Amino acid sequence: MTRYDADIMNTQFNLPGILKPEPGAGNLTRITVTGPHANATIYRHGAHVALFQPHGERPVLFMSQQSQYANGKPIRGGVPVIFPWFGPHPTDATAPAHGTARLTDWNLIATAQRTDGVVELVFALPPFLQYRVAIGRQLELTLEVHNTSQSPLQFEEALHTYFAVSEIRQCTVTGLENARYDSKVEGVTGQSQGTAPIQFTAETDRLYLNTRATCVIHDPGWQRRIVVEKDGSDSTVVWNPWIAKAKAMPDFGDAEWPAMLCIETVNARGNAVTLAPGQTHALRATIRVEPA
Ligand code: TA6
Repeated sequence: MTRYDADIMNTQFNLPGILKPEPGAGNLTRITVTGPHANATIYRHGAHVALFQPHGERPVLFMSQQSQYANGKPIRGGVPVIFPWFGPHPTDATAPAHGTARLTDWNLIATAQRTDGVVELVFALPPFLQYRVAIGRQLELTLEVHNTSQSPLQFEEALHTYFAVSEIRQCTVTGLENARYDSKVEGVTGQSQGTAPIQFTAETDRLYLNTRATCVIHDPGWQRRIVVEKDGSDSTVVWNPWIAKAKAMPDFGDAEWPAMLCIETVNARGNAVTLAPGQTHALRATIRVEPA
């Protein structure tokens, strides 16, 4: 734990009875929120939301029991913040997948409770990033990129959200009807989703481009729907690793794949963002649970 961590433990960031920074897994600093609407946990490492649980609901986010909690390593599950590239680096094979933002500690710069009870935290990762986490009955995540440089800034970005589901093979996803996707698994591009909801019968790894649609995960096993609204995002990724890919990930349990589904709020490939000097871009995901 660094001096900075020790400092934020005892500063104005504490909201007595509501929000408390404390040592978490791997001795990484974890901010625990016990709000009037929901409980949540956010790590400084990657500004990583690891728990979101509205009162009376099951946890909304999936976390792997095998996740690592270490500097320089991604946390597996929750909401990894992806920046400034999505997937493998376009030219440098030695660079970490999904960029660097999720591998490093962010600064907690503000905490507050709104009059409606929503608890807000703001994290910063200089020189470009600010991230607001608002915890109410719904979870609102806003990633702001500020081009503080003197030249254009081009980047990809994502809120790579892992959702907890009862059994992936019973779940469907609506909202992406007629959208077009590139599939890593089938190696196709520009494939139309058609009018049917997405069903899951094998590894699924699809980048839907040019879509601002709200997605809904229908989970009959837990009799709930998870609604994922978005702003400032033109791409959506749908991912479940299935059996072989699950086995191949050291920080993901072999038997965990039926319990999760990623619906990711993205700007990638043809939807990458370019900011002029001084410009700002906001990417937002708003997540809520409804009865099925
Ligand atoms: O968003 C889907 C994806 O790009 C998959 O291809 C898979 O690689 C997943 O992200 C997880 O990537 P990670 O680097 O976190 O193991």
